[in-house]
Amino acid sequence: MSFITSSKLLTLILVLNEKEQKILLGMKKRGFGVGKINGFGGKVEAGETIEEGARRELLEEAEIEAIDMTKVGVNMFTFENDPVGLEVHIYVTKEFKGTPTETEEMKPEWYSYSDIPYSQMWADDKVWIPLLLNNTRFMGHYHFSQDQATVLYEKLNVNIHD
Ligand code: 6OG
Repeated sequence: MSFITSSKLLTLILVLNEKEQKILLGMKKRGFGVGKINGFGGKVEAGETIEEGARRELLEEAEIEAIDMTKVGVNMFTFENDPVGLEVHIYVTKEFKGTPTETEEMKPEWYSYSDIPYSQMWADDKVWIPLLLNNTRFMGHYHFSQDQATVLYEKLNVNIHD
């Protein structure tokens, strides 16, 4: 049995183009999850709301400004032999201002819903991204191996409240 004794608050935004059935993802160029393809997000800073944090990270990492933001899920990530969990609040944005641009942190690219590069993403993503694309709200807990490559345990709840 293991326990987490604290958690960090983070955000993740998935930008969707529903008309073209495309999702904007970015290759992370530095920091946690470097080399992986993911949505845009990061740590919520003191003095900002979770939504403000998500919006700021999208602007910093892809140079676009969210017009709409809908919270669709929350994931808790824990890691073997690590008492600190990551509580990640997940948003969908369907309208934005600006053009997705490569930054020091991320290299954005559009992918078809049918061609999402799960093999280059965190192992949890293939579980909840299909739910997100299907407008299903979710709450999950994924416990990762120490090398961050494998999900050792997962618990998923769907159709959670707003
Ligand atoms: P910085 O610490 O670089 O933000 N993140 C995860 N995303 C997925 N899909 N799976 C995980 O499984 C994740 N762990 C963290 C949250 C890190 C960014 O990476 C996301 C943030 O958007 C373990 O500021």
